Amino acid sequence: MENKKTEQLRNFTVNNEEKHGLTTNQGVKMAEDEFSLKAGQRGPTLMEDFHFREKMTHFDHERIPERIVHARGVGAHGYFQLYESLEDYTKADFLTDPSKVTPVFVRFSTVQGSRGSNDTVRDVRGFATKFYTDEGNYDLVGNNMPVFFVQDAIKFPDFVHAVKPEPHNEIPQGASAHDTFWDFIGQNPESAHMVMWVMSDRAIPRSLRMMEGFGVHTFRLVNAAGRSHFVKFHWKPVLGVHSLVWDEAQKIAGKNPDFHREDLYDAIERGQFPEWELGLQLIPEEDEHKFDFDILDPTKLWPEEEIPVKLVGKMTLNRNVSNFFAETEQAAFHPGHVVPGIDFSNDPLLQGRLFSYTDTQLSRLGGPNFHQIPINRPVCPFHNNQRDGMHQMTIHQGQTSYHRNGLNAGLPAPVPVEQGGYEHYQEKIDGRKIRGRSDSFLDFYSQAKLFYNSLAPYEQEHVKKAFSFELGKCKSELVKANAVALLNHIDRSLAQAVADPIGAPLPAENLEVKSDKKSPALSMADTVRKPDTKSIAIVRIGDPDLERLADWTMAFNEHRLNYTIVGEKLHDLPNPLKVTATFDTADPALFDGVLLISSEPSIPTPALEFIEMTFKHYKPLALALLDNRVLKKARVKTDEAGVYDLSASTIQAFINGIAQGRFWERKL
Ligand code: HDE
Repeated sequence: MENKKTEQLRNFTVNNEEKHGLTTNQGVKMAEDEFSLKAGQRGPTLMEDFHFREKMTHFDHERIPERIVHARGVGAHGYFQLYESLEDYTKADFLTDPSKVTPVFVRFSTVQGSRGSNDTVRDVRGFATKFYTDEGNYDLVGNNMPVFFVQDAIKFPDFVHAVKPEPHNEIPQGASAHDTFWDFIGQNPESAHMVMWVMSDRAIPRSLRMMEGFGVHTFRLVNAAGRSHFVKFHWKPVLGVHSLVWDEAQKIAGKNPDFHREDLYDAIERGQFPEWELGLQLIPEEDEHKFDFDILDPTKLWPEEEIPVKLVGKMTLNRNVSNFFAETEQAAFHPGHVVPGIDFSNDPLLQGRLFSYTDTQLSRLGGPNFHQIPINRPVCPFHNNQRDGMHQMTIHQGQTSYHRNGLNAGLPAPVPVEQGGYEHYQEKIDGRKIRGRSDSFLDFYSQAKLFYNSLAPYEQEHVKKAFSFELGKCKSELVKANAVALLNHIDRSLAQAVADPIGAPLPAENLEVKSDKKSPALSMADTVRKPDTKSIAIVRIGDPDLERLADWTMAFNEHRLNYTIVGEKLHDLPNPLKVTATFDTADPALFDGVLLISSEPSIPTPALEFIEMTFKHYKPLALALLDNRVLKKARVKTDEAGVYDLSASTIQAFINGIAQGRFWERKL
């Protein structure tokens, strides 16, 4: 668990539990912290009350600006380790030495909402990783979707203005279901591919631990001999890729707005450490033009069946932050933080990002020394002639702060490339200065179609419903019509299915891309399915057979399944059979499956609602009842898929059902 980063962070920690007296920030012990200094017990407060002034001033300045996008997030520490050396592709030392354990800090985020918004909104998720390598910090600042809305960074402010809450009334929060977002999409057809992803189940992950990560842009790896490969980065979750259903996501938003944050925190506290494998797709430099898409276009993915993902290492998150503000909120990521052996491509979106991230930290973190904040400090030494500035924490010694100097023997001196100095890849460029877009970026629809074609029928159904929901919330007829016109370029049947419920016209001419090409990797249907770390509600009514219950909980433990016993009241039964949640505090939307055990002939309404909702959300249901006729009221049928009557089924069958996740074949 110990690594260079944890050791470094320890130097900055202060523990209030240690027996220190209360002091001011100047170290003066204070005898009183509840009453300000007044002229008489009922008189006015005095200006000379330095303690009051200091305390209040600090409080008045406790907040910093939230991130312009990705404001709501959650972070955790961990480590990365390589499977085998990648020296054929890169000289980055953390990617060539499999014995090296590289500390990491990861921050997950939503994009649209503010810091206090809900976790389970329909949105892209940020997936930003800081590798504290021995050669400096490397940040892989990605998302859980492999493409982006716009092709050129200069359009990013426009896109963000369109998706954020509308300027006149600041509505809606944490949602893209509004006119300006869909107006932007209709007017900017390059967003067609990305919007398909956002309307898919990828935008409502079950858990941050169960989503993929993508570097999005094409980057470059360069080996010691100077040979270059284009690369796309992937994170593949060991638990598979899983999603919520939309109705469930909306309910969770009310029942537990911190659902994802808590899920990550609890998993790490329980020792159920989330893991991802790092994957690389590689294209040798000379093959750049061999594809039917431009590899510099960030609205295109590289189909995994054509360019396989090579799994090269694993990341494990094993420690929660000890202070959210100091670590998660002050973490400053930047796609331009690279180390020797990793370089950029000319993707015009990436090029603009290289400017934006440092720039935004200057106002968010208050000046140019944010790299000195503990969470952002490299674990290797850093020296240069940059000096001063707001919040300078380092006392630089000596007389010189310039290069070249003679007075300090030329130090700190540039490091030759052979000794680890960073050298930009010497790509040959010859062109005119123009504002424009390459014709090779103009195919907006083929991959949108590829994505849609690749989905399972139930996933396609969800996409249709998502469009109908989002566009149904729009007020402008123009906006709706333009969005349907966009879909008409992708898939006629999709356009039709959306036009219908939202009352928008379907264009007369069918303009859909004619292709039935699929990329199975784009669907989540064939993902890894395990019961591990999922959560079950055991709803306990009356005085059921505790021995049976104890056996079941043991089986759950064996499969690393978490369970919560829900009852009408908090009962003081022996652990682990204690009722820890009631119908007031628990909700079926918060669990992956429900087991109902009852000793009573009738079941209270909240318990029936519990199983009805679980059934409606296609989740597994195990039943140990006196009389199954009570189920009629809950409209649950025991002969439907994923419903286990424990008088006939085993608990293992239910556990397999939990692994399976959802039973889409269920007739509701
Ligand atoms: Fe970001 N993005 N972005 N972005 N982005 C920010 O940086 C920006 C883009 C991503 O947990 C900001 O520190 C521009 C793509 C993540 O702290 C800002 C463009 C991808 C995070 C910024 C993009 C991302 C950010 C806001 C288009 C996936 C959260 C606060 C040219 C590959 C990092 C901040 C964290 C955050 C700019 C597009 C991912 C304003 C200009 C594409 C995960 O600098």
